[in-house]
This record gives sequence, C-alpha cells and structure tokens, in this order.
Amino acid sequence: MEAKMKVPTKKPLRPHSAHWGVFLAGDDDDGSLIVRPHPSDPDPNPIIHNFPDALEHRARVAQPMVRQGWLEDGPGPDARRGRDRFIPMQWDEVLDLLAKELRRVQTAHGAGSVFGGSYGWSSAGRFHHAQSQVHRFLNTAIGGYVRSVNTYSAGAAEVILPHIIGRIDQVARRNVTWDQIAEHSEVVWAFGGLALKNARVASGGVSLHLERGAIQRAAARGCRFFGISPQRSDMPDEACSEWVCVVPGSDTALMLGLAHTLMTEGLHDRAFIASHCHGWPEFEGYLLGRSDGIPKSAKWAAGLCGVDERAIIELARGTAGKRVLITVAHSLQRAEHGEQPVWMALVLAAMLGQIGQPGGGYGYAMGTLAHYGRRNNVVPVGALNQGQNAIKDFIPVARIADMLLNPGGMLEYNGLNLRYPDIKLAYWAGGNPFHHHQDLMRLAEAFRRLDTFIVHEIAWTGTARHADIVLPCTMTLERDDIGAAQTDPLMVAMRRIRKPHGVARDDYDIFCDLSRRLGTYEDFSDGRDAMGWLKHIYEPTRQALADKGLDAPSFEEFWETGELRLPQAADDGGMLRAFRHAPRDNPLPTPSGRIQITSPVIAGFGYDDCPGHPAWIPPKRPPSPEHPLWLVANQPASRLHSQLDFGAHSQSSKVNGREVCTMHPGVASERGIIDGSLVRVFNDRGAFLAVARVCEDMHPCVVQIATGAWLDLRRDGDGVAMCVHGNPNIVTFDAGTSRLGQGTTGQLCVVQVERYERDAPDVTAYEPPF
Ligand SMILES: Nc1nc2c(c(=O)[nH]1)N[C@H]1C(S)=C(S)[C@@H](COP(=O)(O)OP(=O)(O)OC[C@H]3O[C@@H](n4cnc5c(=O)[nH]c(N)nc54)[C@H](O)[C@@H]3O)O[C@H]1N2
Ligand SMILES: Nc1nc2c(c(=O)[nH]1)N[C@H]1C(S)=C(S)[C@@H](COP(=O)(O)OP(=O)(O)OC[C@H]3O[C@@H](n4cnc5c(=O)[nH]c(N)nc54)[C@H](O)[C@@H]3O)O[C@H]1N2
Ligand SMILES: [Mo]
Repeated sequence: MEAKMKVPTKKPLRPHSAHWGVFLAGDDDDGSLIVRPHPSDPDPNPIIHNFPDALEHRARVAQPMVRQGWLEDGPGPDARRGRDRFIPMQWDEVLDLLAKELRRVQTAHGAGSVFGGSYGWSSAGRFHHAQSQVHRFLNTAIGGYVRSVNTYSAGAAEVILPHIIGRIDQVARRNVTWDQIAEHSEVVWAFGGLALKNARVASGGVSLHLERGAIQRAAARGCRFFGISPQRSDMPDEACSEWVCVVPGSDTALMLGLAHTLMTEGLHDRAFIASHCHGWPEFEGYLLGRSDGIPKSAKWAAGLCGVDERAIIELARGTAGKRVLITVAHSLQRAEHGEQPVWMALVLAAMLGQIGQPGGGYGYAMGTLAHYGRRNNVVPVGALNQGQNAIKDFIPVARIADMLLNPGGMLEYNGLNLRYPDIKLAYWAGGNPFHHHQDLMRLAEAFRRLDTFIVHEIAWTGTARHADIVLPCTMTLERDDIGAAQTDPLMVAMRRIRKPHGVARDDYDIFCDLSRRLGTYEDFSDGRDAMGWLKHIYEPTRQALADKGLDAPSFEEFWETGELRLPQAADDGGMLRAFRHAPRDNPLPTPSGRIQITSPVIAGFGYDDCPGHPAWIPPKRPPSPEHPLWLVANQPASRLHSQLDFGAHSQSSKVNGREVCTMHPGVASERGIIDGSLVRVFNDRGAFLAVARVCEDMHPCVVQIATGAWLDLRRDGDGVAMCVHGNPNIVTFDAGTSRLGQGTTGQLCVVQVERYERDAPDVTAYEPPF
C-alpha cells in the first residue's frame, strides 16, 4: 500500500526509528498521527504505514490483567492457560502480587527455575529494548535466569560458521558489500534470493535502504544474477535475474552437483584450495563417490533438486573467468540439516577461489537483513548493560518447548550435553513465541506446565493470551529513546510523539517499581531515570567522536537536532580480504586457521545429522502421499514478523482479513482451487485457513504463506486445532536443525491443501480476550 497522502501539517515532524526504517512522524492538525519516509532514504520501507491506526487500536493492552484461574487458585500448572478469562487490576495491586510470586519462586526453587530468555525483536530504541530490560531486571532482582543462546534467524549458521570460517558477524556484517556487488560482481548465485522485503529491515533501525540501487547498478553493468529459490519473487525486478527453480530443502544436493561439475571440468581453483583451505582430499573423496559409491554429479543432483542436469552444468560453466559471488539466505538454514547448505556454499566459493576478492566469494546472508553488506560505523553505539547472570544453564533458543516439557532431560548441542532445567516461571518482554515458535499446540502444552507466565506486551498477541499476568507497556512513539545500529550512519533521537495508550507504562518503569518492592531498585536503575539513561547510552558515541577530533555534539544538542550522522569505516573487505592476501599472517579463527572444508572437531562429535564435511542428508520428513506439498513459511513483506499485524499496511496484504497462501496452478487445479478460494492447509499437527493465490512463478511442489498472522485458534469439525487467520506455525515441526546447531526448522514442513467448503469462520485475532 502506498502512503496515504494527506495535506501537510503545519506542525513539525520529528525523526523516529523502527527496525523497518527511520521515518518522520508527528501529529496532524486533526490530532491523527502522520508518518512520512525520511527524506534521505532512497527506498523507504512502506511498513511505516502500520503505525497510524495501531496506536489506539482495540488490540492494544490498556490495563494490567491477571488470568482468573491463576488469581483464584494460585500459581501452578494449569490446562486453562490460553483459554481462561482475564481480570483487570490496578498497577499497585498487580505489582504487589507479582513481586510476591517472584520472591516465592526464587526462595522455593532458585533463580535457576526462572526462564528469562525472552527472545524477540521488540522495538528499535536501544534503551527501551525489552529483552535487555528483562535481563537486567532478573539479574539484579533475583540473581539471574536461564537464558537462551543464538537466534531464530540463524540458529544453525551461528553455530557452524565459527567451526568452518569465523563468527557470523565477521562473515555477514564485515565482508562483501553492496558497493562491491555494484562495481565488481559478474555472476551472483543467490540461494534463497535477495528479496528486498527482507533486506529493508535491521534491528535498531536503518536510514538508508541501498540494496535496490546497488542491484540495479550491478545489473546495468552486466552482472548476471541467478535467483535460486522455489519462488521467482525472491529476486527483485531490478536484478533482471534468471530463475533456478529448486525443490525446498535440496540446495545442498544442487551445490554438490555444481561442485562436481566444476571439478570434473577443471574449473576449480586448486591453488586457492591448497593455500587457504583445510581437509580437501576427504571431501573430494565424497564428492567423487569414492567414500560412498555415489558421485555427486549434476545428474545425481538433478534427481534431487529438480533443476535440469544441463542447467546445472551450464550454471557451473558460467563461472569460468568471472567474478562470482555466492549468497545464502538465512531461510536455507531454518530447515532440517540447515547447517549443510551454509557449509557447502562456503566450499563452493572456496573452489571458485574468490573469497576475499571485491564482489566475489562467499556472502553469507547478503540480502536477508539490512545489516549485511554495509560499512560499519567507526564509533560505538551504546546499549543497556544487562548486568551479571549467576545462572549458567542455557538452551539453544528454539528448544523452549522441549525444555518445558522435559525437565531434567538431556540435549546434545554443539559437542555439549545439556541438561534441561526445571522451569517454574517464565518472564517475557518484547517477543511473541506464539508467533515465532513451531508446532504451537505443543508450545501451548509446554507453557501449561509452568507455575507462572508473565508477559509485558503492547497488544493482545497469542503470547499475551497464554500468560497469567499481562502488563501493558508503551510502544515506540509513546516514549523517548535512541535509535541506532552499528551498520547505519544515522543516530536518531526518538522523541515521544504520543501519550501512552490506556495506563500502559514503559517496561523500564514497570521494572523500577517491581525492583522497589524487591529491594533492588538501586541496582536496577543505577539511580537514573529514563532520560538519565539516554544520556548515559549516548555518551560512548559522543566520547568516541571527540577522541577522533570529530564534531561531538552534547546530548542536549543531539536531542534538539534529532539526528546525528556517524562516520563509517572504509570498505576494507574485513577478515576475509586480509586472510586472502596473507593467510599465514591473518589466519582465520578456525582450528586450522584456514577454511575448514572438513572439520575434525565436528567429525569428533559423531553426529550423523552433521558429519565432518558438508554432505547431502535426505530430509527425515519428506513429502508423502498424505502430505505431498512443501510449505514455505517465510518472512512477511507487509510487517516485521507479527508486529502491528493489525496496522493498515499489514491489513492491506490480506484478503477478507485472512493471510494469502500462494500456490502453483497445478496444485490449485488438482484440488478445485481458484484465485480467492478459502483453503485449509493441514498435517498431523494442525491446520490453518488462508485465501489462495494462484501463481505460475513457483515450484509445483510448494505452497507458501508468510509468517506473522496472529494466532486465532478454533477446533475444526474433527477437533483438530485450526488457526482461522493463517498462522503457519500451527503446522510447522518443532525439531532442531541437527545436534550441532539445534536451530529452528520452521521455514519448511510438509502439508496437504484442500478447498474449505464449510462456512468461513470470523477472524477474531484482534479482539481482546475478555
Ligand atoms: N515458521 C516460521 N517461524 C518463524 C520464522 C520462519 O521463517 N518461519 N522466522 C523466525 C525468525 S527469523 C524470527 S527473528 C522470529 C521473530 O519472532 P519475534 O521477534 O518474537 O516476533 P515479533 O513479532 O517481532 O515479536 C516482538 C513482540 O514484541 C512486542 N513489542 C514491541 N515493542 C515492545 C516493547 O517496547 N516492549 C514490550 N514488552 N514488547 C514490545 C511486539 O508487540 C511483538 O509482539 O520468528 C521466527 N519464526
Ligand atoms: N519485511 C520483512 N523483512 C524481514 C523480516 C520480516 O519479518 N519482514 N524479518 C527479518 C528477519 S528477523 C530475518 S532473520 C530475515 C530472514 O531472512 P530470510 O530467512 O532470508 O527470509 P525468508 O523470507 O524467510 O526466506 C527467503 C526466501 O527463501 C526461499 N526459500 C525457502 N526455503 C528455501 C530452500 O530450501 N531453498 C532455497 N533456495 N530457497 C528457499 C523462500 O522462497 C523465501 O522467500 O528477514 C528479515 N527481514
Ligand atoms: Mo530473524
């Protein structure tokens, strides 16, 4: 949806920041909120148009609420959680109750029984970052909490990359840049595409959306982009790309077929492999089939990935003499064996010998977030110090349901054996597990085992509905903050534009009042109010600017001006450039100091689902006669995850208030589905309803729906759990990528689709639950 153009207001607009972009906001003469793109942004993100009618939306939480069953019967496992009534309360009453419950759990079970992982993106401001707030609170008030490590975004990559090349931020944030692509790349193999919808988002905010322009410049220079994906739409029109339509989850096979062709045609760089890589011979044995009798030829690969043998051979030959970049979207590793395409793409890039060359080599995650492929600021941007956590227990983030369902159970992870703690209380602020987690009915079961579940939310998300205590908090635009990211040159004074909705309070103020009750206020607040903290967080940036002899405005000047331009480092190619030119002087942070084509460390773990070199491992849950289609559950274009799903821009992407499910004409016609049909997508775990869109430009074994529609749960005629709004996580599978990474596998699962012939149930996802 394009911006609703209103007559310009006479009142000044002020800059503000969201993960989806820096924008201008202010009150219109009639009191409504106006938002405008930031004037310096060449390609603004239309998601800003979710703000105006979100502020006062009925889905906002307006008052503290406590679940009736919890209030009447006290803490404890409860099957009513998620189905119960809520009772409104006053702040003083609810904080008294909550402080008492925190003390009880701490005394009876210890801080090690509190889960404070609280995964989620919350808002862009660096001070009111809810996850940091809840961590600091639990550290100071009860001495710590069980935490989570890694992310839903890149759980597999974050674990495997350090074994084979280096930390993810060195590979994604300080490596090949968009400017290099514009100027130098001649061939780009984009596994999972380079979808601009994704690249226009970055935590902390982004003022300069430069990806579209860079892709346009590259294409105009003659760079050939290949979008390797089950959906053509993953490449922007500007790339003028060629589409390599691949079966989901089969990229490792395709990559092996490409590697085999490069090798047998002598197109691989033996010298680079010898000087910069470790463990080639063992991998070569696998590639050629010496170790298992199966040469990973283009023909072999074609049978698995659905790409023609000829096309694979041509793709490989097209690299001869060219500057080639291989990118891998995060999506490929949010699937079973997600470590493999991350590793195999690195091996392919190593075979082409261009790692560290401008515009060539390995651009892991390019195009999936606006952090990647950019220059970095030379001055730091501050953050809220989270304090010390005395509890050592942790889980890989996506193992939350396993942890709650199996206290005392064991988990293999990255060479470790972890024991699941016995969690009594979970405290969440700034995330929506009933958006982000898989197999939501299993998750609901897991949360029912708790004594107490506390959620701070701006709105009645699925998570808030499953809580015992729901505390209403302010959203951005209702409080002062600082927006900044290490990869963006604009720091923004995010001044409050609206008064809080209802009696909502800042997360910080809620934690201050709780800390007072627990006697830990001084530790939590350090004696600062919110403005005091903003000054404190600004100071390292100001100091670093002053140290460099640059213009270093005082906090007051910054706050008044509203923006501060930060200097950025030159594009030096980062760790990989240095390594390329002098591998002995600049070794990689891997055991061999080189690119690990084989990893003795990983081999030593003995995991059959992640062996010592990249390998094709068939999916454990492939399509079957009952569930013949792959469901791709990817990121939404019209919002960030589930945030402000009730906003106008997100709403404009729905049909009759439901999410759209895209499918190939073949899938549709076999089932009597036409454009606009209501469809039911289901498997053994559950079902969702959505509106069909028929589209030629996708793989005929795939249906796709974006994540982020708020859960709206009913039982269908057969008693199966069904989301009538279109939340795909009701059908996704809850298992780790492998014993190495234990990342989420939510991107892909298998389903069946049918026309929904019964009466269409109303969508009530935004109606408060009382
Ligand atoms: N099937 C499937 N599932 C997926 C994915 C997938 O590809 N497929 N992708 C995964 C990925 S990559 C990610 S990162 C996750 C995202 O999962 P989340 O980060 O959990 O999703 P968000 O919707 O951003 O949740 C943020 C929540 O914080 C709330 N919030 C905003 N500001 C504030 C604030 O100031 N204070 C408080 N207390 N709350 C606030 C918002 O209302 C929202 O409910 O989803 C994952 N889930
Ligand atoms: N507008 C918007 N942008 C976002 C977000 C958002 O919620 N909204 N979320 C942000 C976050 S937190 C993250 S982590 C990133 C995620 O970035 P990604 O993980 O890259 O994003 P997705 O859209 O989930 O996936 C990209 C594409 O990969 C393709 N794909 C899926 N499975 C396969 C496969 O097996 N093989 C191949 N070759 N392709 C496949 C799908 O067609 C999909 O459209 O996006 C960020 N950007
Ligand atoms: Mo993510």
